[in-house]
Amino acid sequence: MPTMTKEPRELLFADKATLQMLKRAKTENIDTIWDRYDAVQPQCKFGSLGVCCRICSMGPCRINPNGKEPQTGACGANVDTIAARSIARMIAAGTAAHSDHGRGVAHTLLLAAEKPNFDYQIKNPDKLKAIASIYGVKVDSRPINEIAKEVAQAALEEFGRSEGEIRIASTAPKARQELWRKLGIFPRSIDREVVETMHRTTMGVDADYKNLMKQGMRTALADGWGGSMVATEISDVLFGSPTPLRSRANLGVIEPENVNIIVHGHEPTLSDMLAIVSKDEGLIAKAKAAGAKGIGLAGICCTANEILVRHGVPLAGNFMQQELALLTGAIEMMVVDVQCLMPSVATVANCFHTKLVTTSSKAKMAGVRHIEFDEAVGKKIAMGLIEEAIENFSHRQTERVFVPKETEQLVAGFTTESVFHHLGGKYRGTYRPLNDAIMSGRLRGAAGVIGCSNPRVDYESGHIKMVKELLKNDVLVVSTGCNAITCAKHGLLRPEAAVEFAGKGLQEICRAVGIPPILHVGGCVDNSRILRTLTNICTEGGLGNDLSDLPVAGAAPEWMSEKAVAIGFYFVASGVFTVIGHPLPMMGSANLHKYLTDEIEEEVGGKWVFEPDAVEAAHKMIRHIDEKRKALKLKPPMYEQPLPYEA
Ligand code: NFS
Ligand code: SF4
Repeated sequence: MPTMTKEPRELLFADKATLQMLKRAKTENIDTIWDRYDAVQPQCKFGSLGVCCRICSMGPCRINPNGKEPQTGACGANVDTIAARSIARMIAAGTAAHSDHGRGVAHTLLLAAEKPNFDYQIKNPDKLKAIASIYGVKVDSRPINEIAKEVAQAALEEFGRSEGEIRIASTAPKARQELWRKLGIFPRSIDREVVETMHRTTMGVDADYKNLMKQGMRTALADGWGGSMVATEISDVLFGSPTPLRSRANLGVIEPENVNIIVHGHEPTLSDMLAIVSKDEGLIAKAKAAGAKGIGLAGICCTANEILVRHGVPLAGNFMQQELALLTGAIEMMVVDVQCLMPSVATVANCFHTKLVTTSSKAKMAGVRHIEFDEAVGKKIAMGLIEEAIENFSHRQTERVFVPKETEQLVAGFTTESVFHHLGGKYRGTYRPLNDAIMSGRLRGAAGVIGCSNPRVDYESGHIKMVKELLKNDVLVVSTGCNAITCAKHGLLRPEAAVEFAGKGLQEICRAVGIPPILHVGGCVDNSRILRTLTNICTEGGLGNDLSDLPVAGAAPEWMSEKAVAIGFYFVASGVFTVIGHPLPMMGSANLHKYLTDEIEEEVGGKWVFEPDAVEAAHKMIRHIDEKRKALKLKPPMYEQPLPYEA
């Protein structure tokens, strides 16, 4: 039942395509995320503050947030324990999501190594060899499949090892690794940290909020320097390392004349195959025979980012646009894998001829067609899906088709290995030009701006305001996930955006190298590329020995997913100043708040900052960058603009 009773909120920053589709949703009387978000207001204050516990059946227990009784749950757990336990569980969930994705990719590599005629082949042997050296796998002149098999086994061991350390985390700066060991937060293995977090947060175990957060950090590190890193590295081996390429973004990439297929979710395995077979001449001929111009493939969320950066497949939209894509009435099929799938897509698809197909045993929807993906027959499944979409073309109700025209050009596909090599052609293979640019003050610093979009804020205002403010102040922005899609839709991933939005120093760099001022490095698991990039900056020299010395900051201005909590914690535990818009759900615990936003910095060099005003958040990041520059005794920024107000 549609719940919408009033006009949609005024969205001042939304792209035009989104606005048009929201109007269309209204005429079609179909609810979207914005309507349902309004319908759940006002939201539970206890939940927002993190003062509610329901982990055992003596509860749910709620702490009075105004200091009155009760101040403990039935078991005696106080608000600090309750809030810390629930944050730790968010970290575990986020880590599990990214890491399970990594495990799947590692498993595919193992199959590719073992089976000669497998549908997936090793596309990037050089990267395989680089990972082999991390794992101590001999390379010499061994056949590539033997190396791949041992690398895949070593990667899979990262999940289940009982003792020792996550080996790929040895790519972190030495000083950082020593600090983790000293603090007892070097992750042992991915599954072990997730399991231990679940154990410690069950009824009657860990009641010390700082000790809980220590384990939370260890779990998050198992994500960033473990599961996510495995996902990124092995995806590059199997599907090829991204290279900078041009493409387009926003709902206008959907061409009504085509048989249209939207892929949505996070994993690259099926979507990569779909990207390949959508070019199959036989299938294109079939689409033409069905009366279409061709086959149109486009993506939503991080699956979109995966096939954008490797195949140039256009971005239909980000998290908040998944229903809007279906509302065009021009989608023959939406194929989903895992994560960030709103169950509402089933309802919206049902309003049209669109076939929705779930493909992972981990993510089914009641009443929705399920075609289980199996890598062994990956190509056959992908072709079958496209054939079904072609058959569905004739069921389209042409009179109900409405596709907005809006698209933007973009350049994406940067990686740790490639990105800064662009900064000086003759210096290929070194970060020297980047370090020099920062040391000379031409670049004030760098920021990772990432993460979801969220109906809590004026759509995309958080992302757009923040990145523009950073660019203006000569801060180079590196982006992943839905932030990257947002930036793309707003034209910020075009090289020309440097001239329009960047300060003079950043402009000089972007012009000289021909890069956009915001570098799209992939999906959310590819935040591991940011960790590795920062490590390379440290190794290059001149900017300190550890990540916490660097003039950099991170932010997720519109975060919503538990995955963002895990990411935030691994950045903080890696020494990065990390800003989010809406606070973590723990503000009912003054002690935990003080720890996460202040005391934690003494321990790990990074900390959390909660700042809903995106411009002020950017200023906080810039002030932090300036402090780090001072500590490194660097020259002041070359084209420093004073910030309008001080903290
Ligand atoms: Ni990241 Fe990608 Fe988007 Fe948020 Fe969801 S798609 S993994 S979680 S919503 S950025
Ligand atoms: Fe209540 Fe304690 Fe049970 Fe939580 S663990 S529900 S605070 S009794």
